[in-house]
Amino acid sequence: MTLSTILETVTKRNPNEPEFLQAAEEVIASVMPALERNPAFAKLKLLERMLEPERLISFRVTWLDDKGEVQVNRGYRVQMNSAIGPYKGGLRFHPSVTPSVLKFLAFEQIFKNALTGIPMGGGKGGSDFDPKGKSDNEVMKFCQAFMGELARHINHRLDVPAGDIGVGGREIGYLFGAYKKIKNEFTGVLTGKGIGWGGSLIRTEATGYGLIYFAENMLQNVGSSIKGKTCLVSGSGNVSQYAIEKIIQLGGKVITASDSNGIIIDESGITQEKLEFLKDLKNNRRGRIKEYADKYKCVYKEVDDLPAGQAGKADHNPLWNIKADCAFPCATQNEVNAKDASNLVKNGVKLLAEGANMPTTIEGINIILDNGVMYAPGKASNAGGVATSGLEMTQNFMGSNWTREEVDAKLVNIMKGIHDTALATAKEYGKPGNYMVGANIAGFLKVAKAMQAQGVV
Ligand code: NDP
Ligand code: 2IT
Repeated sequence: MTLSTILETVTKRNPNEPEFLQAAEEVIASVMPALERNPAFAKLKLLERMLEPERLISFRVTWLDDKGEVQVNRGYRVQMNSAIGPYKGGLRFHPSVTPSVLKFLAFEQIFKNALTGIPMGGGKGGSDFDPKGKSDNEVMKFCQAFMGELARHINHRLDVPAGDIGVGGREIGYLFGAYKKIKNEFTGVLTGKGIGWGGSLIRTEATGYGLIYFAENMLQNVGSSIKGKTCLVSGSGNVSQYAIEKIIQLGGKVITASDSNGIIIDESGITQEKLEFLKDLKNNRRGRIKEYADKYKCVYKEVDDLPAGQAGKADHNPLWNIKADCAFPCATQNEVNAKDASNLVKNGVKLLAEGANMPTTIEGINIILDNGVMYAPGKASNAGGVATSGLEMTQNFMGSNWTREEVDAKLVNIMKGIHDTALATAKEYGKPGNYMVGANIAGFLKVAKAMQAQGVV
């Protein structure tokens, strides 16, 4: 069994699934040396098994909008791998959601969750429903209809969903309420719940904070730190907001943010006060980022066809063509393509750490690595979110809560653990400093050992 035979099989079996194949290709290429060292894993076809979802549920979601018109959407849950724990992973509500997108996310989630050290399997779900422009009532109606079917397939010991793009505190609330009503039980079946009804402190901040803790570990490893660094951040949602906040707290300077309509460039730096405006704009008023540029009189560039890595007119994203030290893509997949990666290199960027899942194309990653830029793959650097979801599950099982300081301290430790594991594994496999290879192999080995022990199932 070679790299090309596995790739060929997975390509044949999943036609028209470019995002899934992209995620698969990266992992397959990285873990080949681990398969060579462990012939039993190859014989048991563990990688081939990981590439096939244990279960993929697709269902119709029918609901009535505010005008009384019938709306039809598609809902999904991909239960990818349960070797080391219950399926765990977010729900994404976005018009671009397809089985390919959810399978790539569920596949990445297997390895990410393994790296956290908390027993969680991999899953992902969502819908092509677009919450943008919908009233709170419509979002609630949709969430209730979606959970009407999903509730049959999940519970707190089997599969525990959470948020992702388009699914935040509001949606988790409506989904939780619907689940509780249907099942007549109060359990930790979802994470990202509100404080006071089963949620964990720091879960909201965890992905963004964890990303910057991870980057700080990378910088400290080479005798540097985020303090004084100029940073590019994309997106303006949950992950971006708390990445920006932690960079500010650690003494760095963030000069960009974006949404799907455009980017802001604030050379004077986003302060905590400006960030509070951005949070209110995005989380409460659900407005466009252009308002930030109007209020703070900074540069705004409209960007059609974002992200640049996806089929569109624009061949690059101007956000990645600005002089800076560090880059943190925190919006969506393939938002950093080969041209963007070349621009980052040209502008002297020294570190790229992914807050989003698979934001960099394979060509982009190669350019970044070939030019000696430190690179953190999302499955390592954005694992703080799901890790804190794991801590939320633990608190739910215990029936009590940790303080903000306790959860934050655990998050700091988990991110350091993932950093050190990825670095040590990369070295062990002859690729020192390559966090992508280290993270992929370390995650793979943990899941492979569990699957080997559990037999051919
Ligand atoms: P949010 O919905 O809170 O924010 C998403 C942000 O990205 C928004 O600014 C949005 O702009 C922008 N965006 C979304 N899709 C596109 C697109 N196709 N083109 C351009 N911009 C886009 O999501 P999150 O912050 O939770 O998620 C962001 C990324 O982080 C995703 O890749 C997600 O999978 C990943 N992630 C999230 C975790 C979490 O805990 N939430 C954990 C780990 C990873 P607009 O408002 O215009 O739509
Ligand atoms: O991509 C991710 O890791 C998430 N969206 C968070 C998943 C979770 O279960 O908290």
